Amino acid sequence: MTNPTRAGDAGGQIVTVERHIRECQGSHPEATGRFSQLLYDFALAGKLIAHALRRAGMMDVLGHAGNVNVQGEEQKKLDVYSNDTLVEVFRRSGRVGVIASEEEDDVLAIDGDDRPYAVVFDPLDGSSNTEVNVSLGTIFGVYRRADASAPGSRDDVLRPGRDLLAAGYILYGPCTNLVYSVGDGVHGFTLDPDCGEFLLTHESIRFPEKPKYFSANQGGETTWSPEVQRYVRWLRGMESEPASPKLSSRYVGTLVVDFHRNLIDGGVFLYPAVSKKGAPPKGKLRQLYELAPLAFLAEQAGGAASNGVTPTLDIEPTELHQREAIFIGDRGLVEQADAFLAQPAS
Ligand code: P6P
Repeated sequence: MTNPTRAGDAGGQIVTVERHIRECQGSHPEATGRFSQLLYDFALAGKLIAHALRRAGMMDVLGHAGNVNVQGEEQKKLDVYSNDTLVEVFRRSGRVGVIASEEEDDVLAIDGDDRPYAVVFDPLDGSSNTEVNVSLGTIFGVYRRADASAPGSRDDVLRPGRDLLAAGYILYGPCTNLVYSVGDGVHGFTLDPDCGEFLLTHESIRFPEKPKYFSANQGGETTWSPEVQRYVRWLRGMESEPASPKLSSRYVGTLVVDFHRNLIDGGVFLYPAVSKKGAPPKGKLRQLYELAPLAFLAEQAGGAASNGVTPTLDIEPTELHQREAIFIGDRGLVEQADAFLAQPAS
């Protein structure tokens, strides 16, 4: 269990995300101030989105935007607002040559002869929860482009998550958390709305030794493979071999929230391949801007992530909006998922 580093305690240091990024930069001489500024830009966008979400019920930003996105999902006004905010912040950053967003059909290439980074993001994860005041999130990842002066293209982001320079998420809940990693562990900040700063509250987060929860939409259980059904029975203590962890179930329906709870309290999230209307089984969640960034964080925190066969960070995406199955969180529980899926259920 990671004891929160309480920001501002008497004698406690007050570390802003900017100061922390600079300190991390110190141990990464190759990380320039431009890279640190890029992570600060995500913090800025997160503050703006958090501000809008706090007022969503009182402004005309709830409900549907009246169009269907590339995912085939009806866009919510808050999806559009969050996406526009992030795109605008990074279009002006002077450091980003390519943007890939869940809400954009294709990558957005940004002109300029020295734009070393590509960013991927899900601007508002969990938007099926926007009308019911349930916590939401933003998920992001950063790649270094092979050629900072070349025109931006899909090649800048159709890469394995193992290539990520940084990843993180912003969780819009009772408080607003920013959690990120640049490959030196996972660190959490909490937004102090009075001073508008993200302050360090969870340094070097690690998955707890003993997991507590599993997170799955069991409404889809009948469409899971027999092997996945057996794995979840095992998680619940209904299969005796190997010794079952007998976990409790927690499922919010916002990936970032379920991931964060399992990171802090210990557990595993799964969204297995499901077959709908007789179609071949496939995952729901998106590899590029949901699963790869969270898998980067999971491994940095001592956990793991896979699609049941391949480690999520080793998947080489061929499509921008590629969907994959996911088992992510406690390393032992993810390894058991792979083992159950490798052994045909009798
Ligand atoms: P289901 C939200 O729409 C989302 O993309 C993730 O945040 C979440 O984990 C998943 O879909 C929930 O899907 O099918 O359980 O509603």
